[in-house]
Amino acid sequence: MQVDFTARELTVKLVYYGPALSGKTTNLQAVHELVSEDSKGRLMTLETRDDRTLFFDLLPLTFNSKSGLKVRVKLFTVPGQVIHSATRRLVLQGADGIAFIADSQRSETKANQVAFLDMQKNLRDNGLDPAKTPLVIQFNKRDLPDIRTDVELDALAKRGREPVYKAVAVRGTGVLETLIGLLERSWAQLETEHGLEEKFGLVPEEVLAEVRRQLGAVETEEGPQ
Ligand SMILES: Nc1nc2c(ncn2[C@@H]2O[C@H](COP(=O)(O)OP(=O)(O)OP(=O)(O)O)[C@@H](O)[C@H]2O)c(=O)[nH]1
Ligand SMILES: [Mg+2]
Repeated sequence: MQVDFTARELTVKLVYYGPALSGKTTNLQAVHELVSEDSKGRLMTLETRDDRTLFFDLLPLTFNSKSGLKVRVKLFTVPGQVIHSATRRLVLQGADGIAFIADSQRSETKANQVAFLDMQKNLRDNGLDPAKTPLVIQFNKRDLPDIRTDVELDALAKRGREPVYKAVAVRGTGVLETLIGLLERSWAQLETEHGLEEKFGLVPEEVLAEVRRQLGAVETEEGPQ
């Protein structure tokens, strides 16, 4: 998190992490499509000709708050290909929260695990504690055949501490839910660490309600799995 007193801005950094081709860039593209004009900046992507992220993608979002402070949320993706490990570590620096985008296909189970361990190592190498870093998990590509079943994912979600979301990022399904869940977790941690309510008058519930409103998310009873 960074605070710029002159510009009256607070910036939060969220990183989409995961194995190659799991749909990290697609998540950012879907957020960019779904979010209203006044909340979003330009989506910057740097890809090779075959759509593989070379360095990172960045989508800046801006939210107003009652306190008058602007809340800027920068969404980053890492490049999933194994060779880009050093870049992933760099992008993770100073992350306030992570959305781990897993690929639901059975054939990708091992790749998910490898990427998860890689993420934990890169966090530690950056001096961040994996146990304290806000994390949500998204199982993407729910539209494909040979995927891990809902029952399996629900069992997995029960065993773990992190909320698990199901998504079809190419259709935009589950994308905003994942982002909002990530923001809720990350904000809770920032509040604990920095006391944003006391320092800046940023009341967590108010900030998150404004975020949900600006993201056009309809309040539903359905939470994460
Ligand atoms: N069927 C299906 N395809 C998807 C879904 N989400 C993403 N894809 C496709 O999967 C491929 C990879 O998506 P990307 O978003 O580029 O994956 P990435 O995680 O950014 O990959 P790297 O940048 O290499 O790490 C693309 O062809 C997407 O269209 C989904 O929900 N369903
Ligand atoms: Mg990508």
